[in-house]
Amino acid sequence: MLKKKKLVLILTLLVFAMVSVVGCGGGETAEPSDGAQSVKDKFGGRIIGIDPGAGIMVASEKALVEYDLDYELMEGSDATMVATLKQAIDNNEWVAVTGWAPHWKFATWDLKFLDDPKGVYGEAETINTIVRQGLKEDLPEVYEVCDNFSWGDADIGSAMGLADELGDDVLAARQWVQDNQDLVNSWLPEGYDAGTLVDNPSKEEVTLLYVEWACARAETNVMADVLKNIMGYEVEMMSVGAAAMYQGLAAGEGDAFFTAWLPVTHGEYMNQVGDKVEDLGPSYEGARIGLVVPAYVDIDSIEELNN
Ligand code: PBE
Repeated sequence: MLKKKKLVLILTLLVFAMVSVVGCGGGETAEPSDGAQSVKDKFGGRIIGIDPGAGIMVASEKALVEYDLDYELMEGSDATMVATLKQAIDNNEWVAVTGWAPHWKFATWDLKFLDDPKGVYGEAETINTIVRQGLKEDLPEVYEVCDNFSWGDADIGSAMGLADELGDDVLAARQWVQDNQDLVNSWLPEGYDAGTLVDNPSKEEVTLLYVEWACARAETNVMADVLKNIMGYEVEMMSVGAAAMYQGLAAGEGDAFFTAWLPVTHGEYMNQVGDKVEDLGPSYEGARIGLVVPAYVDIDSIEELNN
């Protein structure tokens, strides 16, 4: 009995607390009508960012200066960014995120890039494969499959979609490789077949570096599956920050990574490591970064964020 009363009291207090919090929050920006709210107010004065090492965060800091935006760029991760995006869309609110394609979010929600008339975010880019110096001599087949790795929008899109749907990157990659044997066969060195699996991968260990970005997870897990289950190498996947990915590979602490966005997004990282790594060229063309909003947001350009 006493317990029940306590519970009722706690719940009542909680409701009171929530009402007053919401009340206060609304009070700051409450305007007589929706039309009177500034664009900045509608976005809560925030741009939802990701991990600070990402190239898109550096570009976004630059965008704040170039467009003279009085917004706060929030740090987080790919996962927290999409969680915030989802919540805003569920509530029909305005939200601006650091966004990029390829990414599964475009297949899930109706989104748009804001125009970037000053070109701060650059043009379309390629996603390149980078390997350590000496890989070609040490593990020629590994080098070859990394060099051959190449896919299009529908391929990486379905790989990311599966990972999101299954909630398990490893299972998703296995399934994707199983479903796309012709394409995978075009990457494999002589003597391998995408339909023939190795029971006990026991060749040399290959270390793949990646960052927790949806696209990087899909690329890396698919290549890990190919190296392990079809080619028989032991594979270690190391999740690191963007800077550590470049520096680690340059120092020989990994063998390859598949998520170099060039020439702009990772241009600076690439300059720093110079020829201490080997660039095997694009696996994907037409990648893009920028500021992304739900399609129902009625501005179209970064410049309008100031309105
Ligand atoms: N991204 C995804 C990365 C590269 C891949 C756009 C978030 C970045 O901004 O560095």
